[in-house]
Formats: sequence, C-alpha cells, structure tokens
Amino acid sequence: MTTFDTPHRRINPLTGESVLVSPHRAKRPWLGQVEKTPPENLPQYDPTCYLCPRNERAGGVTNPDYESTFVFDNDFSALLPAPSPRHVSDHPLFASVSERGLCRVVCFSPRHDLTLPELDNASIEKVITTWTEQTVDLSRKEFVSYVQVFENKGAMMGCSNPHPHSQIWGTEHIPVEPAKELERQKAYFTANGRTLLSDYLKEEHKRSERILFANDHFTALVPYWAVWPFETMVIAHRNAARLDELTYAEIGALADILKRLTTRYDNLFEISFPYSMGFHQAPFDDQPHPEWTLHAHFYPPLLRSATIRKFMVGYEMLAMPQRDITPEAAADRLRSLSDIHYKHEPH
Ligand code: H2U
Ligand code: ZN
Repeated sequence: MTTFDTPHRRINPLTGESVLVSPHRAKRPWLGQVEKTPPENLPQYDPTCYLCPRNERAGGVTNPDYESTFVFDNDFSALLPAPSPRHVSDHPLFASVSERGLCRVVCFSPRHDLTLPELDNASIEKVITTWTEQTVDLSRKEFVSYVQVFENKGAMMGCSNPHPHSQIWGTEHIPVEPAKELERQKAYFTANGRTLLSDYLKEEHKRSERILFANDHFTALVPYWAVWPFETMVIAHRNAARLDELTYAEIGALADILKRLTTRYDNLFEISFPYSMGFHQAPFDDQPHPEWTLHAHFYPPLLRSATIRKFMVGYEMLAMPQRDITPEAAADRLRSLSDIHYKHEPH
C-alpha cells in the first residue's frame, strides 16, 4: 500500500486528465458558504408535483396513474429529433455542427418520497430494466449514436424536483466525456489486448484500499483519480459494454450494488445525499466495442458535512481539479458505514 501524504498529481486513464491531491491540507478551517439541508419528510404523494401520478405537467399533459417506473419525453428537451439546416461556418474559428437528439425523464416509482436506496431491490431492478429498454429504444432512432442515462439528485446538484427520477438523452454525436473514454479505452485495448477497466479492477482488488464492496458481478470503489471528495465508480466484472447486455443475474447484482452504495452515501452525513450519477455505455455507432466496460460514475458535491460542499472554482476552473482528502481516506469512510439506511436503523 502506497502512503500519500504530500502533494501529488494522479492521472485518470479513462480521460487522460489529472487531479492534484493535497493530503496535508485536509484540515483547513471553513468559514465559507454553508448549504441548507434538504427537507427530511416528504409526502408519499404531492398534489403540486409534476412527476407524481395523475398530476398535470407543463403543456397540460396529465401523468397516468402509473404503478412502477414512468417514462415521458422531456417537455423542455435540450435536443430535438428533427434535422436542422446544415450549419455553414464562414471561418474555422467559428465552427459548429447541428445536433439532433431526444431527452426523456424516467420516474423511479409513483412514490414522491422514496429515493433509490429506499426502494426495494425488485423496484431498483425495474429502474435498471427501464433504463435498458430506453437505451435500446433511443439507439434504434437512426440519428442516435450515443445514449446517456443520468440522475441529478438533490437541489445542490440542480435537481428541479425531489420526486426520484433520472434522465436519458440520446444524441447524434458522442458527447465529450464518453468520447474521451472511448479513445483511451480503445488505445489501451489495442496495446494490451485486454480492456482498461478489467485490468484496473484486477489491480484495485489486489490493492484493496479503494474498494468499497463487491458482489459476483459488480464492484463499487473510489477511483484512484477521483476528483470529487466522495466520488465513486461501479464497474462490471464481465466485459459487458452496455446495459442491454446484462443478464438477469447481473441486473440483480447491479441493483444490490446501487442500493448499498446510495444507502452508504445517505448514512455518511445522515441526509439524502446529493450527487450526479450516470452510466457510461459503449456508443451505438455501428462499430464493435470490445474495449468498453460498462460502468457508472457517482459525483457527489459534499465534502465534510451535510452542509459543506466542495467548490470547483479558482484553480479548478483555471488550472486543474484539486482535492484535499485522499481517495483512500474517502474509501475508508465509505467502507466503515452500514448497509442499513439510517432512517430504518433502530436507534
Ligand atoms: P432534473 O433531473 O434536473 O430535475 O430535471 C427534470 C426534468 O423535467 C427537466 O429537464 C423536465 C425538465 O425539463 N420537466 C418536464 O419535462 N415537464 C414538466 O412539467 C416540468 C419539468
Ligand atoms: Zn411527486
């Protein structure tokens, strides 16, 4: 095990980008902004919520009386499916391309008050199969080459409504982050004949200091190159490149990992823990993708309590990301927590 107690840079092999780690600085005092904690007790049904069953959404559409997951086209889609006129630029310094796509919202359940860790395993499996069906459905549109599943959780992450939901966007081009990962995973596979993430996972299991937990099919860990204080990844053990390649057993295992990880996140500061998470799947670009390993990233903003967040400002905006608490220390904290949600733990 390596001891890191002085400033150093770590490189993210998936993107080629670096993070500056400053372990000696983790105890600096904080007199800055303090966040509000989210309300703890939400109603099961909120008559003013545009995601609850039977309620009206923008544009006057009424939600069905749905009983498990519910998917609809975003009423304020960031992308449009219709082809737009070809962009013609009169100068290389003013480049643009048109982008077609579709944006959907996926509600986890009719319950306004139940977040991912509070759903039972069968309901989480249903969320995963809905993400899978939607991935396949969007990928069948002739103009879609990449599908991004993601969840913004908590007001701190810009989530507009506490009713547990995620989003899924299909786009004509491969977006920036997956495009970097595609290039790096391809280069690694070409050079080594094995996938980058399968080799990484094997090494992490040997070293064990950043592993949180694993089951037969998935591992949750704090990546060596994590930028956010409690950033984690969930990585498939097998070389599945997309959600639709998962077997029933793997979907069950993924549900188990997601439930345990989000439960520990909530237990960390005993609040509904905010984050942005999403799956990185291989693109739908008519190419084989033996280099790609299905994985999820969780990016939570909180740093040292329910009310103190990490800001990506100053040096991060102008130079490179920087963190104080080491990924190993963050993994220690997350590993020490219970898999039983604090709201349900006998006090
Ligand atoms: P968040 O995951 O950021 O909370 O987004 C929820 C989405 O719901 C957001 O993209 C959409 C917004 O455009 N929305 C509707 O589609 N219909 C509505 O009636 C309100 C919000
Ligand atoms: Zn609701």
